[in-house]
Amino acid sequence: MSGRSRDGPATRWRIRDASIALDRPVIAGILNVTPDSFSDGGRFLDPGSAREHAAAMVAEGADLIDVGAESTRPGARAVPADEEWRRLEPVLSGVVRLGVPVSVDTVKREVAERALDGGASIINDVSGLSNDPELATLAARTGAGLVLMHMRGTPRTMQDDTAYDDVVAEVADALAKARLRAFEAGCEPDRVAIDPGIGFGKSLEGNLELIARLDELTALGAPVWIGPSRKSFLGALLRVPPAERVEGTIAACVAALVRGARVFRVHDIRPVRHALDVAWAIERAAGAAGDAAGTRVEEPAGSR
Ligand code: HH2
Repeated sequence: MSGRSRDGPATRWRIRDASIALDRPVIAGILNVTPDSFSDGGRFLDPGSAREHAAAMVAEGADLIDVGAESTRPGARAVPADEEWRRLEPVLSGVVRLGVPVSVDTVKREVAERALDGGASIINDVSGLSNDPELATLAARTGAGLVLMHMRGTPRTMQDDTAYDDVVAEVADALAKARLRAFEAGCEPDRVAIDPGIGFGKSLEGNLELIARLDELTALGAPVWIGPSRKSFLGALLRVPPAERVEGTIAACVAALVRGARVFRVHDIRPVRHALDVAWAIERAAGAAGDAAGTRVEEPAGSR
């Protein structure tokens, strides 16, 4: 089974022994157990407050929790695997016990493997297999869901060069190649999602174009993740700090939804949940209206 509907975006995403239906917007709540993340660094280092925050996100409508222990903000230095795991370990079991799927935001096989052993079911690799190709072997062996995100270079270098001839074509090409590498390592196609990597080595215009032409990524047939939440392209447009970018985040998520994105990695769950649920209801009504119009055209003349 490909998990792809006949003409449109993927309809389900398999993650270990479960699957996530993509016939509605799926929200991945962000849990950063880092001292230095760009918008919430240092707030959830303590396991109690991390679990409490994750529980609150689930109560507000998050479908899964994406937990990360290494900041990928522009210029961030890599964290050794041991240090990353030392931050994650005390938090993970409490989050897994919430009963929603947990994804681990890491580029390192050792960290991903320990997190999967601890109950995570998705690997979110912001390097798209560039940092550690063995992540694909691990995903294949465990059946974990795998998110391949596009980034140029590393967080330390990614904003040094944000010029592309055609940003969408280059990102689509890189993600298609990363997917193939995952398949070659034994991953099943309906377990591998893709993400354009908003804010990772892209200019303001590049980020906007990636959202505007997201349907070109959806056309690859994989579930599409997107993470515009509170990012600096919104700050550049609105001139407000990260905590005041929720309306901008919503606009970006809705624009991405109508172009085929199905998983939204965000900080502000309730407002994004409400906005996406309403936008989705309208999309479905538009689809139903289109179908009804099609049926009417096919009615034989004089049938009434
Ligand atoms: N963005 C961030 C981290 N992980 N994963 C995916 N798949 N897509 C994204 O867009 C993405 C991601 C960066 O955001 P955040 O976690 O809020 O900040 P930081 O990297 O500073 O921890």
